[in-house]
Amino acid sequence: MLTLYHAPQSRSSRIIWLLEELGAPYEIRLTSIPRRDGSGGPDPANPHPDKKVPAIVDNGVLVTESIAIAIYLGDAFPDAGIAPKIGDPLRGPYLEWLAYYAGVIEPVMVAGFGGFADNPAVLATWRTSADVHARISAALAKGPYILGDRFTAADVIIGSVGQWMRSALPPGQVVDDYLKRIGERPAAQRANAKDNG
Ligand SMILES: N[C@@H](CCC(=O)N[C@@H](CS)C(=O)NCC(=O)O)C(=O)O
Repeated sequence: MLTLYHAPQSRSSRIIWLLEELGAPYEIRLTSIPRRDGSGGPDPANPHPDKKVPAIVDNGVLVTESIAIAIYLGDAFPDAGIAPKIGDPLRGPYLEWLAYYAGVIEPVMVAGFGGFADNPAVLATWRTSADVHARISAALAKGPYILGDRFTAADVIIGSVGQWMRSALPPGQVVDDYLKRIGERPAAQRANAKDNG
């Protein structure tokens, strides 16, 4: 059995969505984390080395980091078709978008929250939110999904950040329609219903 350590309305919510897309058998273990309002706190039962979420345990193997989990699960359940396989021309772009999320989209977003987006080191390393938005807009101009015609785990990861904070993604109708399209997926709806455990 696969266990997801999850805290409602957090980065583990998107892993529920992913598991639902994959049709994977799993259980949710609700976990407390420190919240910005001062509530919550670390859960000693959470196996994540930093007591964060998401964390999954699959047959005794712990995997943390949303992107590692997305790649791991997408490959573990290939029949769902949401993770281009090795040899598929979309495999490279798929990994690129997942890595771009963790390596650029999130850091730029956090620099924005923190009010240091114009720090020269941030600009030299990750560029600006406008640059990130330009890449995402260019991708979505070509197709209904980040990789074109095919819905993948990259849409779960990148789409979920826009569902959580709309301004993380480019403004405008194209992205509004994208968020609606992916949010209406039955797996996304089931995941919402399970978010509280
Ligand atoms: N890069 C990590 C970030 C995980 C993360 O920061 N999770 C937050 C919840 S959204 C958390 O668990 N925070 C609790 C804490 O910082 O102690 C990932 O994507 O998995």
